Amino acid sequence: MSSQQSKIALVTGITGQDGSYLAEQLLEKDYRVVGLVRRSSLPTSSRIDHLLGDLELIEGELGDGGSLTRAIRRLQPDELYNLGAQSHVQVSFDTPEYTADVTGVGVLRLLEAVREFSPQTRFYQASSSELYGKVAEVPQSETTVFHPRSPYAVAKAYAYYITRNYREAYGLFACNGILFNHESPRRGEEFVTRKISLAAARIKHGHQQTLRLGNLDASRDWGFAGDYVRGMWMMLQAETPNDFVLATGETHTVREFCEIAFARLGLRLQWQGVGVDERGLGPDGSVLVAVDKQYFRPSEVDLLLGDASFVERSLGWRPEVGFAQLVEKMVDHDLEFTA
Ligand code: NAP
Ligand code: G4F
Repeated sequence: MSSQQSKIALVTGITGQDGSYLAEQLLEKDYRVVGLVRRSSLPTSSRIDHLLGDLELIEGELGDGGSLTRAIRRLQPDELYNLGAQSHVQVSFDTPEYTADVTGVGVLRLLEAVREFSPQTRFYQASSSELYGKVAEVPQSETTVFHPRSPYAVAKAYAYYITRNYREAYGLFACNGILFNHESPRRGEEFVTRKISLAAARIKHGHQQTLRLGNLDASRDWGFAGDYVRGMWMMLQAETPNDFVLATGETHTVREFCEIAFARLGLRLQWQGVGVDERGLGPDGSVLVAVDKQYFRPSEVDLLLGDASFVERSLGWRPEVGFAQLVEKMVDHDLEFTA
């Protein structure tokens, strides 16, 4: 396909974990990929540096409607993937108003620009399993009632409903992907999986001694980000717009994630309070995992487990990377990354 015939995809959040995998997959499909990036005093492009020759980047900010409108009006994208957000749950308790504006109202700004200037654009909204919060049923599917438990999740609830509303009210092709947690070696370092894989690697190299975590019993349905961005694209190729859950159908605790990560490097774990010496180390040099209240949230989501049977039936999506494989992929990467 020549570049003139290529479909145009506009991606917000392209510098993030999902944005980088999605950009790779869209480029492989011969899309013209344009990423919306916000100004920063230092470069934020480390996840997409290897793609910079093939991508176009334009400046924009989800808190600034004018910048979004100008981008959409000029580009008239075939597909718009809204992955940009203040995406950290704990941070949202400290910055609730900012999170509401960027993660919630930012979506309205995009949809208004699409409605007004590019109504043919197919729109993907990065919705989240955090919507289920204090879960009404197990597993959670497209029909499970929401009970958000953080300012982040409440902002995502607004974003979910405004996306549905613009589909129903104005006939836009707008989809919510309700994605359960997905991780990778490109995951932000402040999320628990990457914090653990990095700590395991640093401890193996002797650069760190202990690991301090919050709620070890929290349980998540963790998949691989590369599988999940494939699902985003599939949603926008469907005949009709809809909302879809992407999940693996397995749930594991933070504790289990640690066990697999440390075992991968031949490190023995010692949980806090059991046989710890005065240096905070376990017997025979085993590695201490300590519980630190600063990582607890004012209201927690205890258990997430997704039912992705609808997307499998309707679009044929299935995850390919399993839980243990995901943990090992992250740890193997970080062992080299921290060497
Ligand atoms: P991420 O790594 O935190 O990336 C977030 C992206 O949003 C970054 O590119 C960031 O840019 C950009 N951004 C933040 N604030 C912005 C603003 N005010 N204006 C414009 N861009 C802004 O997130 P992710 O894990 O890739 O997740 C992608 C999306 O899926 C997010 O909306 C997240 O809430 C949602 N989600 C994620 C998961 C998951 O498990 N990963 C599950 C469900 C839903 P900078 O590089 O400049 O910071
Ligand atoms: O890795 P987390 O910070 O991810 P969380 O809160 O599940 O949110 C992620 O997934 C959502 C999808 O469900 C996305 F919408 C959202 O954008 C983000 O990508 O925490 C996972 C669990 C929590 O229960 C947390 O309390 O791990 C627990 N945890 C225990 N110790 C910790 C820690 N979380 C972090 N970040 N740091 C800790 O030390």
